[in-house]
Amino acid sequence: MTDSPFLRACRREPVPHTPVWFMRQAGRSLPEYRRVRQGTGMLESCMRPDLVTEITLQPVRRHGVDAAIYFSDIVVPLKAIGVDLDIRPGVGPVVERPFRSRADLDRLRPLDPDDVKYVTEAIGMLTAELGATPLIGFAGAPFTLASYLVEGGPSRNHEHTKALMYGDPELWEALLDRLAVLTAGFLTVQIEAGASAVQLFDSWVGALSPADYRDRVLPASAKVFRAVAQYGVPRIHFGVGTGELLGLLGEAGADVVGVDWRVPLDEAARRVGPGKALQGNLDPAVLFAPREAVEAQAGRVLAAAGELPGHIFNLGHGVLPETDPEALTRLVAYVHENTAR
Ligand code: 1CP
Repeated sequence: MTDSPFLRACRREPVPHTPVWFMRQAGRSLPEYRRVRQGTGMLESCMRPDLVTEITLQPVRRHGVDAAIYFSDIVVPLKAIGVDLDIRPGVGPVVERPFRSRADLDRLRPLDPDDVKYVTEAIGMLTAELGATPLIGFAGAPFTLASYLVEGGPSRNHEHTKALMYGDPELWEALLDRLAVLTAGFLTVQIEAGASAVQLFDSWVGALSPADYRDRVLPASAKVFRAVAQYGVPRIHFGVGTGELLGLLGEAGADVVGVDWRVPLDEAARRVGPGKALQGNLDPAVLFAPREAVEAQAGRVLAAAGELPGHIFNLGHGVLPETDPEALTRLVAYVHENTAR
């Protein structure tokens, strides 16, 4: 397993072919996912080891991807420590009482592994089934979690979040620090249960300028990466719209930097600097085009990656719900065939 193409690429070692997996590969685009999820809420599904195992394995079986990603959601650890939230169909995470004042800090305590026994159990079942295919654990980064907590749900402009960040920097720092501890705890549980890599999703951090990211957010994300460094598993860092932040995303402590589709990988490599692997970066909307167009665009991604040591092929963000699963299967085969060494 430590010799799998995915883990080798994370370590920037030579690979037999470029490894591929897709953010949000487990879930919405698969009919077999919709079938097993029928009648079970999203959060409830995340707490059922049998369902988590089945849903995590589905894309591995169907597409032949080089890694599995643990089926869960970034708000699961918040729910596990008692934050009153739900994941609403067609909306996303909704927090009953948004975080707005210092008194709200009391609602954010560290995670106790016993809060998420279902995660340990599911990962045990998964690693037994996955054999040589690595399992990626994940968590939401402090900024992106803070956005859901402070806004109370999905947000385009993150206005309440930014109002808190600029208006009460001390409370902001305390909030991000608590979220860093929670996130580090959640990743630790996954690694100790058997995850072979972890990804920190800071999906919405592209909303910040480099200076604000560096001063007001990076320290909390860096704390998460430091907390799991001792395990030696590759740490991936990803956000959307982060062209101007790529160097800082690497500096926060990741081994692999995820890149969205807006910056070609050769340019991303310059911005991230030496010593890091890169993950990405086909525009997920390209998958709606005819096969030849998908392959032409995937070919451009591979050409931009060139002979970089350490490229993990992925989309520039998650699989869109209406994506034809067959297009994903064909894409995996295309990348494997066109990078065979
Ligand atoms: O009922 C359903 O099917 C709900 C849809 C859904 C699914 C399948 C949600 C609600 N979460 C998930 C699973 C999920 N979430 C995974 C599964 C593993 C995989 O990748 O296959 C992962 C990694 C996440 C992580 C996640 N949740 C992120 C970070 C990744 C990203 O896409 O940027 C974010 C921002 C969330 C919040 C969230 N959860 C669900 C939705 C619809 C959203 C986004 C809402 C918004 O637009 O703000």
